[in-house]
Amino acid sequence: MASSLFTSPKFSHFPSLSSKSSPFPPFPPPALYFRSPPSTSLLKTSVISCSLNSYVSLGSRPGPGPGHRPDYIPNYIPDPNYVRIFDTTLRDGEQSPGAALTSKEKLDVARQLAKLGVDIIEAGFPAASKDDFEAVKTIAKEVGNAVDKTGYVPVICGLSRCNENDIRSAWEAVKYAKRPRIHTFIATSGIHMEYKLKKTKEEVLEIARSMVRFARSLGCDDVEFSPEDAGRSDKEFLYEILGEVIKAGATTLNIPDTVGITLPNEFGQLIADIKANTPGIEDVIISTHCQNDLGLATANSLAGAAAGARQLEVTINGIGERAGNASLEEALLWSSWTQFFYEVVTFLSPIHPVVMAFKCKGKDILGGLYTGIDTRCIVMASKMVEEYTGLNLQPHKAIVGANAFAHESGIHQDGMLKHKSTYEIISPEEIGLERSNEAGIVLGKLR
Ligand SMILES: [Mn+2]
Repeated sequence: MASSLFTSPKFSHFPSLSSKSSPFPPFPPPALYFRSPPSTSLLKTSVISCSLNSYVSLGSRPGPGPGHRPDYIPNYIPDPNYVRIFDTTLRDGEQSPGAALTSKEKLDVARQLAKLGVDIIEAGFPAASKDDFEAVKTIAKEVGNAVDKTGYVPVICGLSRCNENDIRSAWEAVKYAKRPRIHTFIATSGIHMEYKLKKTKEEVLEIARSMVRFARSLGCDDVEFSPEDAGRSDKEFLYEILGEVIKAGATTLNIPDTVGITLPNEFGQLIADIKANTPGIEDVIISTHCQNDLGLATANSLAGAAAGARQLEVTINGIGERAGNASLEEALLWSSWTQFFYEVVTFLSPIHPVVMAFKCKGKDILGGLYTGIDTRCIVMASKMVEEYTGLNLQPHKAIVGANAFAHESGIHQDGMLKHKSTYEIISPEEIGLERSNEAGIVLGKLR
């Protein structure tokens, strides 16, 4: 079957998944993907170890540019080309149907996210339940204080609605971290304000302003604000409410396309317009949070970065509400594909590439944008989240799918044997896979 293409990175401490009930049927049916059984001797790859010991420290190289992680200041990034990666696998991702994780699993995932080097871990929604509160608190205490030798430690963030109880609960959970953040949100679209909140624009604006101020008053100097459903909100109202929360002390403004309705040029224009028209915007970080309902979450996130966003919210494997979120792996590889090829591939394979996009195209197409992610830890993180959540990947998932490095047609295999760059834009080693066959390629089918 497709997964036999790789030596699956099994974690010895992983619990058996047989106890997990996935709402999805086993996927993929192997027979659909291989007309003849692959020869395992030629197909095996294995996972390169992903540990802090093998990690090439990102903070050890002086000066700006790839390989350097700028100092963490909530509302400012010393290098204008650095893009923060905010991982919400444990919050938005855990909201996926059937994806509930135990506290132990959440802590494991958080540790793996720190190995990846994500800048911010959204660890949960502390007011949602006592378990969620305790999980966020444990992650804040343990992962949020594990400073590595380069000085890196992830920010630990808790989500809260715009009310005092939620915000206090988020703070009580994250305050143990070295770098705690409160993320608070309220809907700003006409549809949400009228039917869900039953509040006027003026009321919503006052709640947002006072609750950001309240979060700051607790002693938290890192406050993120999200106008929920920004993708369908009136732009003039967005400029106004964002300007007000900046004055109230917000340090990151996250722009969610909550229902995944925007197209890349539209979402990029929204970020550009917010950047051009919001008073005080130069003193804060603009963030994106793109849902994948039209399969465009990764493309929209990258369009946002091109327009000035310097934080992207993503999840491992793209899991999340409904069709999921932008996927971490996909965005990171942006740094070496052509824009056209990138957009076509993203459209067809919407789940996994934010990080790899930066790696592939950041230099040439994105004016030098880069992230601090150690891409060699991607496969390990992907497998862990897949096993823990029971949400299996499609085999043709970009970057981390079982077939992502498999070459099927004779023409492609011939090209690969002559020179890998003919059909390989990312080497498997870059994401933590190792080739072990003589030709050094992963073949999808042998004729
Ligand atoms: Mn979301």
